[in-house]
Amino acid sequence: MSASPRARIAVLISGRGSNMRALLDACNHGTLPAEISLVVSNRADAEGLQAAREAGIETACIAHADYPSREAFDAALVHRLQQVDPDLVALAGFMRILTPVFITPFAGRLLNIHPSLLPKYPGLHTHQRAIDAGDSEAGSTVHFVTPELDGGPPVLQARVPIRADDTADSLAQRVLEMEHAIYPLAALWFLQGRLTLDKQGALFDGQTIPANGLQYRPPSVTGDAAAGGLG
Ligand code: NHR
Ligand code: GAR
Repeated sequence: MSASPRARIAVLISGRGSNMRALLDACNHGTLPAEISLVVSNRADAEGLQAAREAGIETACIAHADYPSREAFDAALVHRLQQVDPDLVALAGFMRILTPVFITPFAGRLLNIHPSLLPKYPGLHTHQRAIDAGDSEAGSTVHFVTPELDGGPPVLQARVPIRADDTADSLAQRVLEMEHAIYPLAALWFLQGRLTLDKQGALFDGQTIPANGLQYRPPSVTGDAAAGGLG
């Protein structure tokens, strides 16, 4: 019996790439039985692009500024990704709004991690908006990507407290640590076929996922040995 080929993940980034790194680490540790086949950035100077190269991953820079329209940029992205035929496309700090030219060919295999408790605060500057609103908690949400910006169905969400002395940066750091736990977990579930998108929304093991997504419960110091689960 031959081993089944590993699932292929393509990651889209624009910057630091720490979520890409979390996915890569999970692949290397065997907790995510997959390989990152391609990392694409729309910015040549993205730190994550250099990190991916150093890790021996195939990379591409497709600069949005080189294209006359969003659709033309998206078509170039599709063309490049089709060369690796990914099972999953993960947006990880990717900062360009995508049109149906990109989303349609990858519908149902496209995830994003967004730094807010969706459906609260789609779009940009999420941490400052949560602080300004006086919220007591913030977090991050992995969701399926649809043409509506940050409007696709949530699948997995992690919460952190907002502290009185938080700045957008200190809050972003606390949220980011949770992102590094939930994105590899959501990717695992997707590649296992447990997470699916249908007309009704997102499903986990065939059951409708609540509007905020499944709630991640971090492994506790006092609790059982099981790594993070659902609360
Ligand atoms: N595209 C679609 N169609 N649907 C989504 O849900 C998407 C998407 C593209 C990116 C990530 C998202 C986030 O997690 C994402 C989700 C960029 C912007 C934005 O306003 C907003 C949300 C997200 C990503 N981008 C500006 C633009 O004009 C550029 C901003 C910049 O370059 O700094 O594309 O937050
Ligand atoms: C992450 O917090 C991610 O949720 C957010 O940017 C950060 C990227 O960090 N994404 C967006 O704001 C998308 N618009 P990373 O590059 O280190 O993964």
